[in-house]
Amino acid sequence: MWHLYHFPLCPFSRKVQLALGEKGLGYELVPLYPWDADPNFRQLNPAGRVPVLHDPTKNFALIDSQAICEYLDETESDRPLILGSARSRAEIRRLVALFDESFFGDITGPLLVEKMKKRLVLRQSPDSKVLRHTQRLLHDHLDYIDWLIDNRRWLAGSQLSLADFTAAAQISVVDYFGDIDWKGHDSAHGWYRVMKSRPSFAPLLRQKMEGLPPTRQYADVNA
Ligand SMILES: N[C@@H](CCC(=O)N[C@@H](CS)C(=O)NCC(=O)O)C(=O)O
Repeated sequence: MWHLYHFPLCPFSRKVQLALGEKGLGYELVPLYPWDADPNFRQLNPAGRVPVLHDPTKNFALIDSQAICEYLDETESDRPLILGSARSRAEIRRLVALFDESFFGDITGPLLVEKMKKRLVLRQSPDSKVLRHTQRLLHDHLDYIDWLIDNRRWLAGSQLSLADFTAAAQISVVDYFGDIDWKGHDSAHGWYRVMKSRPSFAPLLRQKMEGLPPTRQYADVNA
């Protein structure tokens, strides 16, 4: 069985969990916090980053969420996540990169520093200026999701794809912190509720970061 090195609020590990779940693949979670230097883990990934998907029986490790998802899609092709014509697949990859890079850089990354690292590791208060700025940027990203869902069935087009799971993985971390004001974003909210209701999402909604409980609406699929 695959071992997934992760920590509960890593959006990239969440994206891999969703891909594994959608493909019906079993996996065991191995928690690994970025601030705990673990020499054994460094042997698997010298960069020290999660997610890492490891097959201990074959001593084979996959690193980087996109490389992992592409590998799973190529080797478990029954339920494709990067699908359709070459043009459709390019659009899926564009949106995956947008959420992995821009959304993470604008919102999830700063929130993880302000609300997780400062609280659990640095024992500092969050910077309210940074939090206000992420709120403004979040509205811009939600506006874009509204636009996509108003014009398409799913984020990248007519079919559910890795773009939806990548975006939902990032948003789930923001939702864990209770930082989403959905007012004025009905389309994005409706789409996220549908994503949250998928069976592959259930394990994510149960995971908790020690010392940092989720807000009440987080695990409620109707919220
Ligand atoms: N592009 C990578 C990003 C992975 C990443 O940034 N992981 C973070 C946790 S969310 C990490 O392990 N950070 C620790 C570090 O950079 O030392 C992916 O998609 O897997």
